[in-house]
Amino acid sequence: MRTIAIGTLIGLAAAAIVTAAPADAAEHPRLDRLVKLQDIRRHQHDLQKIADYNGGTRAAGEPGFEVSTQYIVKQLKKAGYRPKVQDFPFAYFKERTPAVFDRPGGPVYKYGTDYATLDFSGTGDVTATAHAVDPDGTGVGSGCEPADFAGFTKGDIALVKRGGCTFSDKTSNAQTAGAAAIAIYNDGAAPDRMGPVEGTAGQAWQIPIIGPTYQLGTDLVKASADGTLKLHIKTNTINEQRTAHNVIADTDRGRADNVIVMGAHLDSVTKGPGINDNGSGTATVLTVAEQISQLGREIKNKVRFAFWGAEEEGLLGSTYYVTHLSAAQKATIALNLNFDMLGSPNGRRGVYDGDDSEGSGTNPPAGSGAIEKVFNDYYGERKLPTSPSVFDGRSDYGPFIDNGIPAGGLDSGAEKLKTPEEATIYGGEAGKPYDGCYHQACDTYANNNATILDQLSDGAAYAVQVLAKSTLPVNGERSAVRQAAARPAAQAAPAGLVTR
Ligand code: DTR
Ligand code: ZN
Ligand code: ZN
Repeated sequence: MRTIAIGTLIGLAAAAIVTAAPADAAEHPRLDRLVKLQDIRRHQHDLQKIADYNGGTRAAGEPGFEVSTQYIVKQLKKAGYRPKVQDFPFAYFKERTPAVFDRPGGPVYKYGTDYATLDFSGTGDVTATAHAVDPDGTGVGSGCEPADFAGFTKGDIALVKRGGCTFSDKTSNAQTAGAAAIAIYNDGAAPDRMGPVEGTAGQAWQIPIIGPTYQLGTDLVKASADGTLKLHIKTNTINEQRTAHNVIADTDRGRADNVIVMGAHLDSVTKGPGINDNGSGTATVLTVAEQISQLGREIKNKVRFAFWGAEEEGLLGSTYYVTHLSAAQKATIALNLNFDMLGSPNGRRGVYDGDDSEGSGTNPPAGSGAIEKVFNDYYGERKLPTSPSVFDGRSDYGPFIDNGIPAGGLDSGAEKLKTPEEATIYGGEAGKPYDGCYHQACDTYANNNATILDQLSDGAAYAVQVLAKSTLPVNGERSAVRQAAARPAAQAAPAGLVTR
């Protein structure tokens, strides 16, 4: 009914909209109008301030995340909710001081330019002979097989090339072989595999793990050929268990056996304040939570607002939430809506490809295509084109679809490059990342495209309103306990973690 009303309005002359809108709005409040850009920007501004006064980051395990959590709790209470904070443990990693890398008596390499430190590197100060470990990657890949380390002298430094297996596999083999440190240099296999290797070794390790550039690594392998190359690697890191949190709040109204979970991750990466990723989604979900009571009895299905922690560490908060639901609780969840990166400066209107029309091969749960259509119908009415966004599980909807729960959402793009076709549709710059500040210190309040953010938050609000009224096209809106069949785990690295 609402869709017809919108369509009719758009079809009419502008004057008709002006006269028709107020009366219509009074009778039928529209969440896409109640959710205002100004309120979203205010919340983003508050999150920026929290980061500014807490070391420039809101990453899980950091004070900026704790204050962000308190902020959401306070805002939700002010809006009349009784939010719950769900704690969960996670493996925290931080580099205390930048790693040092040099050739004793020779060049001193530059941190961040010539090499990086991998996440979960151990602490150490090693000066030792360096040996190239199967640099040609015969078999699986350099350092991927224990046999690659046959004859490796304990206490020496392993020079390993990227590729063929995870950083974790390479480090495990090196540590087992007695290496005192490992340098995993880039493989030059693509333009984005030339610079320092930045990624995660998955779990805490004893030995230092650094990632030299392709050029430096290749030079060092040559220099090591006669067995006399000495290198110095020094790292100082923290590896410890810390606590992160999800914040969760339900509407009073609505069926508790057909719940819509609307979520966004609250945490940022360590490097920056994360105001597009994901202050934009956080502020949108919070603003929807603040306004939804205006819909009154139109809320037939309960809406659960979720602010996930430690998404950037590998979807940890949403995974913890979903895996700690009983089968009966899981069966009460109708669907998940996820909002991650809605304000990318060079962005586009991306709608999660729930019907897998692009064939990205994720086999989404039934109902995900219907959610995609809800969004696309909305933008269709507004004559705003959209693009299917790869439904690869790289955000907090991943654990939901892995458990057979349909999902959908919007995003304006991350580190990938805008295509010429997209530049024609959305403006902006082809060949440049959607968000040039993705996972960097410059992901600030200013790093948001207000137009895209406004439009995507409208779509988020609209979808919640429509689905809170009925989930019929998604799940038949049945209240019987559903069997949530577990699906095989997603292939993609969660949250875009670089693991290999
Ligand atoms: N999960 C995001 C980045 C990301 C990459 N691809 C998508 C697609 C849809 C939403 C988000 C993303 C991050 O937090 O880094
Ligand atoms: Zn991110
Ligand atoms: Zn994100």
